[in-house]
Amino acid sequence: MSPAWRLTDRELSLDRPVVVGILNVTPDSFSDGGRFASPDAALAQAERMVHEGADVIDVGGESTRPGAVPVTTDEEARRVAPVVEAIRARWPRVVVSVDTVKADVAAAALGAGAQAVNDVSGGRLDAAMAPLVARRGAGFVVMHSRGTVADMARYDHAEYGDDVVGTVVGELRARVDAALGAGIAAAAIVVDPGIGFAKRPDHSVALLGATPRLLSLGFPVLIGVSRKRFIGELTHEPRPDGRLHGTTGANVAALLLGARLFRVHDVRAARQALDVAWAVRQAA
Ligand code: HH2
Repeated sequence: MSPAWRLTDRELSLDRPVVVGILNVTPDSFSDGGRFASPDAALAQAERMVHEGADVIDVGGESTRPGAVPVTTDEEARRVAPVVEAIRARWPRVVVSVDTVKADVAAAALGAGAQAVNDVSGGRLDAAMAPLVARRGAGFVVMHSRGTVADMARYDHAEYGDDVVGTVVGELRARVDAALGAGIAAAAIVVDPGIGFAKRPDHSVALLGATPRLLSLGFPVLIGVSRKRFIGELTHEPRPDGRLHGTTGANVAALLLGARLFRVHDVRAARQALDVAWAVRQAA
């Protein structure tokens, strides 16, 4: 049987690379803040990503960028729920996930039709998150991070001794165990090393290289490298939107090491690169 990701209403096949398109309905995200903050602009961007081959649209209403203004639960839910509902109504075949650490926001999005929750704290910041996901039978992305939303994308907590991979795998395992303990089905869980979250560039590269060790946890691996700072450092490219080719390189490398889901801003490029790399890998 081929691997699949269990969601509220279906299983998403993982027998080819899954492209997760980023839809930030925020005024201040690090690379696209403000561009899709109005519902019309958000839906136009969703349409573009659907046509470019996204399997999943990940809707987020709060930025984790250092210095981003904290958002109340009501405001975040007000940003994401109508967009989730509109995407589900227009493109029923596309899967929608909600990118939030707040159970009440996740509940609003699931009520609007979202089929998965992408929690950058892996359930760490809200004790009500995992029980909610379990009750609703939603998919759950368990990402590794440290600290709060305000500081998780900085280096304040980026101390790992001499074993960043072992430490992150151990901390991820604890989050997965908590999710399973809350009643979330193993088939609903996807893990993510949290590239750039309390990680310096060398940590991010080490974790991408260690994708096989992440897979040893027993769950599909999602990675989010799109336009991130480690790519800027490796390529001397200060502008996030100048990092497409570096993003493609990181995604293809991670695919060949076993990652299956790829969270990206630039769907067309990811779809094309990953499909071709996958075909070659299958032929090897
Ligand atoms: N990265 C970001 C946000 N959510 N979720 C997962 N699972 N993995 C990631 O690597 C990840 C994520 C940060 O990127 P972005 O959404 O573009 O920016 P912002 O947090 O400023 O909205």
